Formats: sequence, C-alpha cells, structure tokens
Amino acid sequence: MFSYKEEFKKSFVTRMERKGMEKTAELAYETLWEMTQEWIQKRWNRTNQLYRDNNEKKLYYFSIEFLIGRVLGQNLINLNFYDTVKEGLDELGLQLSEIEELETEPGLGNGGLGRLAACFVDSLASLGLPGHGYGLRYKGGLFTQHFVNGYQTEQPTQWIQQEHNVDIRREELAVDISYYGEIQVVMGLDGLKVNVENPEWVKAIPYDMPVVGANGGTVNTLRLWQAEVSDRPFPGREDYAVYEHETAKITDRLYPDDSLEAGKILRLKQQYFLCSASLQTILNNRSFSIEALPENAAIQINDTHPALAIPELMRLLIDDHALSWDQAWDITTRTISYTNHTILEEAMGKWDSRLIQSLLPRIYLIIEEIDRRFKKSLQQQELDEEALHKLSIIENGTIKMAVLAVVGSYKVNGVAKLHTEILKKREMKELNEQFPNKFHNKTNGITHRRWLLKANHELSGLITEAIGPRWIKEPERLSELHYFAQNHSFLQDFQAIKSLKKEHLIHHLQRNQNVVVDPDSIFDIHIKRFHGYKRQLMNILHIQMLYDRIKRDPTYRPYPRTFFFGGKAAPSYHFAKQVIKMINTVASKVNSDPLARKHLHVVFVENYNVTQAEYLIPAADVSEQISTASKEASGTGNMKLMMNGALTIGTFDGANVEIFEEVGQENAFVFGMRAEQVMQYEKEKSYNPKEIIDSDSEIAQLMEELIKGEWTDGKNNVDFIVGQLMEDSDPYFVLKDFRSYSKAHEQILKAYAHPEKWAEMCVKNIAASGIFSSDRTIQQYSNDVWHLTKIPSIY
Ligand code: 26M
Repeated sequence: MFSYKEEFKKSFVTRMERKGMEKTAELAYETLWEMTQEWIQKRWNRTNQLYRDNNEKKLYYFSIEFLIGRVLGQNLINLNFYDTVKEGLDELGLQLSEIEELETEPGLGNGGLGRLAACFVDSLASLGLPGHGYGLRYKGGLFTQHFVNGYQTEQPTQWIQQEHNVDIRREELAVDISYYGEIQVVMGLDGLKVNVENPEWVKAIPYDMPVVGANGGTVNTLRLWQAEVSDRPFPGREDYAVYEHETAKITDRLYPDDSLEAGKILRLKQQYFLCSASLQTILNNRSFSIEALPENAAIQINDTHPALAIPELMRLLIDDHALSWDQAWDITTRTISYTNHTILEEAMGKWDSRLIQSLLPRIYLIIEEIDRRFKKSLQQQELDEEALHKLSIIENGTIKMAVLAVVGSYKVNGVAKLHTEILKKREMKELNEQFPNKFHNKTNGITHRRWLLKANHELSGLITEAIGPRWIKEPERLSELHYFAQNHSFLQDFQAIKSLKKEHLIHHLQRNQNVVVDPDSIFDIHIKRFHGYKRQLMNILHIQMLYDRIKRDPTYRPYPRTFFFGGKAAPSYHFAKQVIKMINTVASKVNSDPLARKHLHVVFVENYNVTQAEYLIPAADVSEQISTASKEASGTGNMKLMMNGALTIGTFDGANVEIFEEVGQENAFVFGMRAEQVMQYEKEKSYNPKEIIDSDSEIAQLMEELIKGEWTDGKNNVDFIVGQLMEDSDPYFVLKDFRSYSKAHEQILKAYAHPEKWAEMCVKNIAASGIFSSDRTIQQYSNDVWHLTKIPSIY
C-alpha cells in the first residue's frame, strides 16, 4: 500500500546517502530543506501559472519589515507534511524538533508591525488570495541582545547563509533606482518635461521567497530587494569606492528603532529604494494598460515608511508613461491605501524638506505640487490655523508623511476599534472631515497556523479531538470549545498540556540561559519591545512591592509566581535601557533572597524573538498587556497569548478592548484608566504623581527605596527611573494606575486558587480567540479595500 511516510523515508535516506558524509543533524537539515523546497517549487510554479492565466487583480503589501521567523517547520505545517515528516524521521532515529533548531531565524523586523506583515502574507496565501509582500533584504536583521552586568548589549546578526537560503535571486528582474542629481526642465515633443541630470544609480535585485498557504494550495511570493552597484554611468566615477560602499549600505541592516523616526538619510534611502523598485516591477511586468492599474493592482502601505510610493507612482506615471497630472493623480489615489500603526508623536514619519530635496529632487517637486493642490482645494472653506496646520503636508521645512499618506490614498485604516476612533476623532480629525469615507477600522489579527498549530501542536490536537478539524480552516469555529469549558476531562487535558508546554519552555531556558524555573509556579509573561508606554516599569515596581510585603508581613506568603520578561530596547532609547537594567537588578536581588525566592522568581529571557515567542506563549498562564490607555494602537501578542489559553491582565487599550468584549471581562483582569481619562489629563496637564505618592503609603515606601538606590544599580540608573516618575511627572501614568494594577494581581491569585475554574476561564479565552485570526482581518481588507478574488486551489 502507498504510504507518504515510507515514500518520504526512502527519498530522504537516498539523498542522505548521496551526500555520502556523516549522518549529522546538519546534514539532515540540509536534506530536509532541499526536499521541502522541491515540494514548494512545484506548487509555486502552479500558482504563478494560474496567476498568468487568470489575470486577477493583485495586492502588493509594501512593508519596510517582514518578521517571518523560522520557515522550515512552518512550511511543513502549511504543506500538511509536518506529522508525516516527524514520524518518518522518528523512525530513522532523528528528531524533527532538533533539526528545526538549526535554522537561524531571519529577524527582518522590530516587533508588532513587522510580525503583522508576516502574519498577513501567511493569511493571503492560505485564503488563496493573490497578494504578495514587497520588502527589503537586509543583510543584518535586528541585533542580538545580550546582557552584560545587567545592561543590554547589541551584537549584529547575519541571517543570510552561503547555501540553503530561503530565497531565490532573480537577476533578470533587477531595476535601477536613482538618487540625487539636478532638475532640468526641457522642451519635449509634447510640452515641458522634467529631467534629472547626473543622478546616482543603484541597482535593486529582487530575491523571492515562497509564501506557502494552508494545504499548500497557493504559494505566493515575498519579494525582498537588495542594493548593489549599478552598471549605469554616474557622475562621481572617480569616487567609485565611496559609491560602492554607500550603495552596499542601503540594505546592510534593519534600523532597530521601533516607534521612533530617526530622520537619517540612509533610512530615507531605504524607504525610497523599496518604493521605487517595487513600483517599477509592478509597472514593467503588467499585462494591462497603464490606465487600468487601479482595477488590476492594489498597493497597501504598512505605516508611513513606504509612503514615498505615492509621489514615486506619480513620477513614473507622468515622467515615464507621459500621463497628465490629473490622470496620474486619479490612478495613484485609486491604487494606494494606507494603514496607520501609531499615534505616538515621536513615531510619526517626518522628514526635513532639504533632505528629500537633495536626495530625491524630483520626488520633492511632486510632493510640493501635491501639497499646493491640496491646500488650494481647501481655500473655499473657512479653516482655522490649527486645522490648516493639521492639513498641511509641508510645513516649516518638514514633510509630514502621515498627511501625505492620507491625502494620496483611497482608504486609511487604524488597527483596532479604539485606535481608529482616536485617529478619526483626534489625531486626524481634520483629515477625516475632509475625506469622510476614507477612514475605516481593520482590527489586527495573527495567523493561528503559526501561533497555535505550529507553536502549540499539542493544544491544537486537543482542540481537534474535541470539535473536529474544521476550526483550522475556519478559526471562528474555535467558539465550539464553549461546549467543553465545563467538561472535567477536557479541562484536565488542557491543564496537562499547559504543564507540558511549561516543561518545554523550562527545558529551552535551561539549555539557552542556564536558569531553572519551578514548573508549578504561575507563569506571568510580559513580552514585547521595551517602551515607556508599554510600562514594563509598572510590572517591575509591582514585583518590588510584593517583595517588600513578603519581607515585612509574615502572614503574606503568596502562591509562587514566575515573572518572565522578554524584549529589546532600541539602542538609542536610554530610558528603556535603564528599565532593562533595573529589571535585571531586581531579578538578582529577588532571586537570591531565600525567603522571597519561594514566592517570586524574575526571569529575563535574553534576545526575545519569534522563536523564543513560540516557546513562551504556549507556556503562559498570565498575559501582561498593561500599556497606558490610548497608546498601544492594537497589540498582537495579546491575541497570541489569549489563543494559547493565557488570561489577560490588561488596560482598556488597543485590541485589549475587543479581547475583553469577546471573552467577557469576568474572564480577564481589567484595570486602570480609560483612554478618555488619560487624554483628558494630558490635555489639561493636570496629573501630579506626587499626590499619589502622598496618599498611598506603600507606593511612598517604594519611592523612598528607589531614591535610596535599593533597587537600582548606580546613580545613573536611579536618576533615570526616579527622574521619569517624579521630575518628568510620570508621563505614562505608572503611579496613577499602580494601585488598580496591584488589585488586579490579587484577583489573579484568588482565581488561580481554583484550578478547574481557572482552566475554564482559559478555555473560554481560546474559544473567543478565533476572531483574532489574521484570516478574518485579511478577508475584511479584501472585501472593503482590495477587492480580490480567490483563485481555485489545485491541491
Ligand atoms: C522608524 C524609523 C527608523 C527605524 C524604525 C522605525 C520604526 C520601525 C517599526 C517605527 C515603527 C515601527 O513599528 C511600530 C510598530 O510596531 N507598531 C505596532 O504595530 C502593531 C501592528 O499594527 C500594533 O499591534 C502595535 O500596537 C503597534 O505599536
């Protein structure tokens, strides 16, 4: 009888033997890699053929980051080969999980925004929709984080290997990108024409990566651009070495800032490189007339980083395709749509006009013209100064990319209901009034194929045993788990799996970081980038308070808890780095105290990344989502943790609001100020943390200890933490929300004392999490923005 497993084993062994070397795990990895690539290639060719034959409208998702994580295991899962391969390898005495560990994850993103892009391309392919990702092939991804004396240090990373890379170089599709040069207006056959003389050319080479959808039915493409020297002449030939060096730098590394616009010329070069290369390929390889672009292509820009796509598309249409301004503008504004991911002022893309003028002279002229025409269109209205300020693209020598993105797009969305409301009612109120039907909400999502099927194979199996396999294709069917929320044996199985995943995490940490964790403790997990508004500081201050209580009160002997932290700080973000240092200081103090250690353990997981997330998330009991209300646009870690049966302690912020709505507040631990209150305080500047300190003796004591340096290491560390809380007036309302946070933690302890009831709450969270699958998000984008049609699956 035919057996996939036997076929796989036969082929695997033959290939291993052909390599003729020792049977190492590395060799097994190479072999498995090659086999997987062959399975994928067939399906990839078929998909591309279907696309050529059918000519449906395509989506291009432009993003400066795609944080895809390891691909081998995920591809096997999406091909439906994972179990077969695992069993086959088992029988050959090899462990698939060990082989997977040999892959270096490409860290081509900072955090939420980049990971969202990766979840989106997975969902596009899984839904059989023609949507491709366009990004940059950074040689170095996000830095590796190590702690030295408790401080974060950053090591450069290289994910690209000599062989067995995840992507394929497409030399024949290279395009040229031009920077600098002088503007010249020349008389052409049909009127004036703008030329750029003596520009500097850089070659963009695409590398294509397959994006394997569920069941291997559709394989889309993630195309990443790499910068190389161009064959074209350029003015500074004599400086070839400098040119060569500058060119290579463009895609040399990912900028490690998240929510901070650095304003550096290299960053601008990267952004333009992505936009120009991607647009040129789309236009060069089309099978329709240029006027029909909006009916054949949708371009989604992921935040303002690729917003130069708007003036660049204008440039290509006018200068290269000889369209009039009005024709070009009509096409552009029916092709491009924009997603906003933040309302933080410091993260709003702003560029110095002179920088754009010198690096991209033609683009600058076009932006000026867009701004001029938009301002002119506003003239009939009576707008006050504030409104005009909010509506200007260029102002006082700065270009505001968010305004450009809104004006040049046909749809603009926020990433959670609350966030979209804040955009419409506050941050972009005036723009929303000008373009009343442009703004809409698309609440983020996560791919359950990575965050449940791959990361928690065991829980997935239990779910399928209970409700059958249809939830995998239709994740909203997870709601059928509600029937099992009070089923004793199901709850026991759930608890057993939670314990197993805790063991897996413990084993992983033991191996990588040499820490030992109590598997019976509550796993309380706070994983995300370090930022003031995400309030890791509040979490660690609370741990200090618990320590004080244990030392002071002989009757306070709480159930053991392990507090996990994971996350990186931008290398230039001094405050965030001081918080990291403080957490490590507190960890050593708490962990080395024989009494406190029985109740509290603080573990800082070094170098948090997608791979580490896959260990941490399935093991979590408690999910910390404690941002200052109004600041977190959505959050997506909150959804991953919920889907793995962790209970959320969280504020009414971002998508937490919708999580609470879905699961019910009684199945979460909600605390803190609402966004309205926070914004009121900010407007009135009326919050004074000293009042809190004066009215709460426990907080006062904590502050005193901080000032004395009992919890910090060195003057610098004390000054920064205390300085922000007191002199800087606690901009993220840490002290204001502290007491209600602490009460919410007391509720957690109470609830955990009833294991079966706790498990019931966990299961209700999983049951309510289906709506947070990115399949739902992508289907909504497709229905409301992109209007794609599904291609028939062949497998
Ligand atoms: C900017 C300049 C220079 C270098 C890097 C940047 C930059 C990079 C990433 C700025 C922002 C970046 O990402 C912001 C981000 O991750 N935002 C998050 O997006 C998620 C997906 O929508 C949301 O869930 C988070 O709430 C939001 O913070």
